[in-house]
Amino acid sequence: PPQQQHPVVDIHTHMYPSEYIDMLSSRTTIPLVRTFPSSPDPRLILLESEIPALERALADPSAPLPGRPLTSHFTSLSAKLAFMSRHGISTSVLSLANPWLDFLPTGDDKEKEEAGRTAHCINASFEAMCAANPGKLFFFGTLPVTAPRQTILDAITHLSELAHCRGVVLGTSGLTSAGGAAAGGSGLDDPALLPVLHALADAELPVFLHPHYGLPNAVFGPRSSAGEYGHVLPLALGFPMETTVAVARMFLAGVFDAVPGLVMILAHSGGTLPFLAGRIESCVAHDAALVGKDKDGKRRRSLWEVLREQIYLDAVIYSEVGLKTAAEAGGGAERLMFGTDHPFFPPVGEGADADGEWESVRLNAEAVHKALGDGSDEAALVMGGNAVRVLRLYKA
Ligand code: 5CU
Repeated sequence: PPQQQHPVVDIHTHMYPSEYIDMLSSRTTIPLVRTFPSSPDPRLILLESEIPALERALADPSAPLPGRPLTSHFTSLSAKLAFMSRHGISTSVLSLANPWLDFLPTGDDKEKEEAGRTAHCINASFEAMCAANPGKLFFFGTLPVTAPRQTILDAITHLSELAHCRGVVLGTSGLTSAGGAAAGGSGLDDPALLPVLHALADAELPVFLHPHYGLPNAVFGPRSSAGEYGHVLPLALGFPMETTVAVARMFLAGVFDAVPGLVMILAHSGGTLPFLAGRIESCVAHDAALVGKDKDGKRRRSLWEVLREQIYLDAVIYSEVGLKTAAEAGGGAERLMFGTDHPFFPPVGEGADADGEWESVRLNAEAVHKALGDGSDEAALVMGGNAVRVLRLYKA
């Protein structure tokens, strides 16, 4: 373990290994990497909301560039380590960034095998990076969600054998063997996913749940599609709503009761769940279709209980108000874990220095200290202690 008295652990920090970038560079539909004559860096185009800007840029070289610059911060281990050092982060729990392997084809047997092989190769890459930096790096593995269930279960077995794996990063699409995630997977409330969730619980691998699909572009209106509001609406609102809906569906389907050993860590402080859990509970209690339908006569656990028993939230919410709400929803600071979302949200604008201090990181760290008390035990737990305990960092 690091020698610091209070380690700072970043549990929300992404990377794209080179084999993943190679895959994106050979694609013509999102997610993709593309070079434009007017940009020194290739552009990384991930989200459905970025398609209109991509089409404009392809038609008109003077149009604003789509997506985001693919800088070394997305791909380079030395950039990750330098970022950690710049921000006083002692340990990072890396994860592949969205959309993980959701987009791999699922058609024939060869394609299905390909998904399993790709996951194996990416997970081995993360393990090698962590092994080369003992005590500094751990990772959440990636699952081949478009592959048949047995291939996913094999990937979980592989991950449970990797010394630095501490869970899996998962999107909200669920099993996607019927057409790919972009076409809409069956979601995390699909009973067919239960064996996968049981396997993760048995292997003591928590799920780091992260959004990617957001909400349909139409929700944000034509001015957003025209690029007038940048990425703000899909990222600030679409992402958190996606997480909220996914977990609410799991709750309504009884997934948490069916898999009581399942541990989830929700990105972006649980979307809007801490704020809306009361409303969800009230809607359940007042819905004639649900009242009195508790399974096997057992009392239904409330969403509040699930939040306090099976769910942790990251602290990537950028404000004291959001952080306090997240802490209260989970019954205290013990269920929150600091994160940065690096390499997303770098400094922008004139004079921006990606190798300097990132405001996005400062805001998240400040929120923890303001909400829980500068120098308090609670703040130390959120900044690192909880991750060390829950993810069994530094234990063989
Ligand atoms: O800026 C973005 O689009 C993103 C993203 O795609 N994934 C993420 O984790 N944060 C921000």
